[in-house]
Amino acid sequence: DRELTLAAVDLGASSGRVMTARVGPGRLDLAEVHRFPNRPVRTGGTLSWDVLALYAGVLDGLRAAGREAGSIDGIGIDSWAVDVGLLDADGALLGNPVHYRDARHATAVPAVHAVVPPGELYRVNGLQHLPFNTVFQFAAMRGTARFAAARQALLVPDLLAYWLTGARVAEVTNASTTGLLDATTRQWAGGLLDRLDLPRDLFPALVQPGEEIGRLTAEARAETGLADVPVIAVGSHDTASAVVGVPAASEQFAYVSCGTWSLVGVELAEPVLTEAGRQAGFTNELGVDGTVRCLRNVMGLWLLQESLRTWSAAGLPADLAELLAAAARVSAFTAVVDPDDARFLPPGDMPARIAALCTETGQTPPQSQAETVRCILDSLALAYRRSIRRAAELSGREVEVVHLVGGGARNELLCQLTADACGLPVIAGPVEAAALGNALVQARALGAVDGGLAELRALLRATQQTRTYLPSGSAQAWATADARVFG
Ligand code: LFR
Repeated sequence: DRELTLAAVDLGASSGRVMTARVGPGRLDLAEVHRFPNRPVRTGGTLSWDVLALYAGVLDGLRAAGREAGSIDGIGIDSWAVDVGLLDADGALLGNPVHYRDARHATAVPAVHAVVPPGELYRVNGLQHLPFNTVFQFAAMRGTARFAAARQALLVPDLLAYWLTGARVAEVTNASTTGLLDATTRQWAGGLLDRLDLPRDLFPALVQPGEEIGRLTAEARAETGLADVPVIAVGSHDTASAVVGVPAASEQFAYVSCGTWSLVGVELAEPVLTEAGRQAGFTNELGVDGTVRCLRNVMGLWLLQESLRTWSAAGLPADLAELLAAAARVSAFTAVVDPDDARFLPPGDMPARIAALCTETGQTPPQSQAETVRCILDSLALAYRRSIRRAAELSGREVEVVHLVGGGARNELLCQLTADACGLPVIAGPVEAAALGNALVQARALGAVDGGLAELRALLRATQQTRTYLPSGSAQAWATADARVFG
């Protein structure tokens, strides 16, 4: 039995983090060593990720990790999904990866559906229709000089791993978010690629979580001060790592991975590729250890984050803790909206968009900031209720408890409302589920712990703090609101 120190790189939509985890039998300690902003940039009408700044943040973080821990035994990287960097014939990056919230992707949806109708696409890739899925991004890029020069496409964590190691791979959990992977065979969907006229060699060979991607190049060693450390493939889709990081005690659980997005669903052994699943907007993303993440993307805390940004720019109070306290005092269901309305996707004035949707649906719009916050939280809890019930129906999985992980686990009002709305206990935490899942998969690959997801989760339960919220209040009120919003 040996203990290892692992660096977990976890990149979110608004910040990146490098954490170190000390892992061994009975031990799992996580510490944040570096945090840096992730600031998308708009140029020439396109919203892009500043991926070199992110890579610089990763290098700084790895250097800090090595300095604080003495030595590092492994590195794993996870980030948001779907977005790709294109490499030219020399392996150089062709411009910045475009942000999934850029407006261009949606315009390409009809072109893809004209070649592969939505029902057929779903039976192969099993993905919720989101206009930014990589398959649509490629259609939007077609005809650009950048696309013409592209020889390979790397998802963001794979791109960073390439710069660290020189190896080009496609980690499978994140590859499953592109829309170009077959959810049943867990291989690139060659037939789809051909029909969509996407060269097969744009897509590197798949690797599984736990495989070594490569070792730090001389350049990366010089930049970080680290030794010949292996970069291990983890669930490189942050949601895949977060689901590993759910401290579930049995299979009868649903999860809400709650950050900028809320990913709400169940963990299964097989995808649900039914027409009912498609109609309900369910995705079948691939998870660690051959699992399937049958979930829905709910718009998530983005609504709150963008509201705070809007208020702060207007010189209004924007202290989250104070607004949440005020929202807790507002009466429930002053107004409720479908948080997944497409108009909420792009950056912008969320309070105004929410008010407009309330008016359209015959409700009095929130009259204060506190009412707006309450409307957002009630609406999210309602969407979680709806999604968990649908996930259970579609999959036949019984759900006895909801695990809420990620930053949202700090939001007590949201956790309680979720318990109330679902009529189920909510176990909140860990906040850093993605980094923990990332570290655990590395630790197992390098021999510090063993077992399947159940054993990894037992270690989480033994070492991580959680808080339980029991359902309270009127179940009928939520049922009524559900019927009103989702009909
Ligand atoms: C969460 C997440 C979601 C994905 C969205 C966009 O961070 O990875 O799972 O749908 O970001 O990539």
